[in-house]
Amino acid sequence: MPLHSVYIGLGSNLSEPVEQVKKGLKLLESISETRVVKSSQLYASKPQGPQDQPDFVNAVSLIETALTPFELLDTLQQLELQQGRIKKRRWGERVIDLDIILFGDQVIDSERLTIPHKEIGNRDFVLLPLSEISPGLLIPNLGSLSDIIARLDTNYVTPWQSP
Ligand code: ROI
Repeated sequence: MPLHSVYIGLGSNLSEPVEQVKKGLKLLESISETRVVKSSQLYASKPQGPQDQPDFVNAVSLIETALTPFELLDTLQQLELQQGRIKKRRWGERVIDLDIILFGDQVIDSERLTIPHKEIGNRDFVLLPLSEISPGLLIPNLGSLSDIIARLDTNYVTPWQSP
């Protein structure tokens, strides 16, 4: 079974987001045929999308998995449900998001799954945690992570600090 290096983005802005992201990080450890290699610290970020919602807590993990992209997608969606995610409005508030950001160097463009993640090029809340754990990363179709970050015109992401 080949092992793939996969980056997962975690995000929450409901029901104690810090606890939700920590719980999400724990649940990643429970995925079969998978190990968590490393995770970023937690970050606070301004919402992208509608502004009438709370700030987010975000993090990124690097995992190694023998699962296929769609097996992993199914598993992450089950974990989101297990963690109490209810679909509200598009680009709105959520208890937990577990997104596949990169799956090795694979490019996938299907109805259910787009890899690299469609929005990665302008998501500061993914790019900054990603650069903490893998600064030299190259992103298929987009180029070097540090160049993408240098081109961001705004940055609304800061390391999370307990109040
Ligand atoms: N905005 C931020 N800052 N963090 C997220 O995780 C996030 N997730 C989303 C939308 C609503 C698009 N905005 C976000 O799904």
